[in-house]
Amino acid sequence: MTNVRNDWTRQEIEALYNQPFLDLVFEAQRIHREHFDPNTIQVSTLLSIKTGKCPEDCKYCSQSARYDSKLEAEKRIAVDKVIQEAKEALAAGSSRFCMGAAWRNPHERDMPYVLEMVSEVKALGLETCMTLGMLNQSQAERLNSAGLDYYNHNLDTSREYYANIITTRTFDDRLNTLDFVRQAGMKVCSGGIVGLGESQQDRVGLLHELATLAIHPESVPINMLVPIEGTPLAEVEKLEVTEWIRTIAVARIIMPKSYIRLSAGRESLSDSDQALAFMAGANSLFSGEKLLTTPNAGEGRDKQLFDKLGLIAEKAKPNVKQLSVDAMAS
Ligand code: SAM
Ligand code: DTB
Ligand code: SF4
Repeated sequence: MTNVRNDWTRQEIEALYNQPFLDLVFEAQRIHREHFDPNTIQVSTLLSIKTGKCPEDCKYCSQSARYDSKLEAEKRIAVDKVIQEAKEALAAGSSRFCMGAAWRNPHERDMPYVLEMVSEVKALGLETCMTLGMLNQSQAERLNSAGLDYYNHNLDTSREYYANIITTRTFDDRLNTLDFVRQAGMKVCSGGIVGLGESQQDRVGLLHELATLAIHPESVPINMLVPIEGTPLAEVEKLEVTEWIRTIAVARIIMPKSYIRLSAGRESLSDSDQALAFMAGANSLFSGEKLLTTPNAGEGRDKQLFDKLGLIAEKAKPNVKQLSVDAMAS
């Protein structure tokens, strides 16, 4: 059985990344089978609970107020509507419901809204995940007490390339939020994006940062840039799919117990490319017609894919966390 290591060197990761493609995918699949059922995929559904007008300057993002992406901004959506969407996600076979907001960080006045949402979605029997930007310690603790299972906050790219992509928050700000999430007792969902115009060294650097966290993120989304008209990265050269799959395969090898998520960009992949990504150890994805603001593969296409490949969607895990009424009231 492969040991879980947190002391990977960059050189080791680079050597894994650069080996012949088939050797890499074979090794990833071998390790995958030690830790997971190879035919089971964890399925999550995403919902944007507050869309657009974000003050941050992430150069890939449709939701930044700084670029003219033609996205129509929306106010916070009502909790009732969120619950309705969560019920539909459950009925469609999702085990986790991820709620995202275009915030730099949640404002205190938003906390009762998100806490109520967490406990109501959790009460449906779904795992809960949120991505709301940076958190402070107290916000992380309250989200945990309300029953939030996962918090998504990506490192996005290597430390070296980071300032080319985002200038309004630092790489260390992101690590701090991940620390608060972990200390509060939630599971960490953290990964990045490929295809931002970064080098292979940067993809290795991102993987190195993730795999040397004191505890590996339980969930590692590997997004491929979805180019958005009006953003600074709209015209960036498309990355080869094999580079995305290499990134997934290395993530599987160096974080053997984590769920590796074939994330944004999946809509542009053929069924056989997706099969290759599963072969490389991806075992989680977002289903549904939409991600946050861009189109996704859709349940119909996913059902066909699952049937074709004999894949099974993982069942929702039993509700282990206690809901705290105190957290709701504060
Ligand atoms: N505002 C919060 C934040 O940035 O932490 C949460 C939402 S944000 C949209 C979540 C993640 O989605 C980003 O960190 C990025 O990795 C990914 N993402 C956003 N836009 C993308 C795009 N156009 N293509 C691929 N991934 C994207
Ligand atoms: C993640 O890593 N990818 C998801 C989720 N976490 C929140 C978001 C993808 C967003 C893709 C672009 C959009 O739909 O706006
Ligand atoms: Fe805002 Fe998140 Fe988009 Fe950055 S990625 S602009 S923080 S919504």
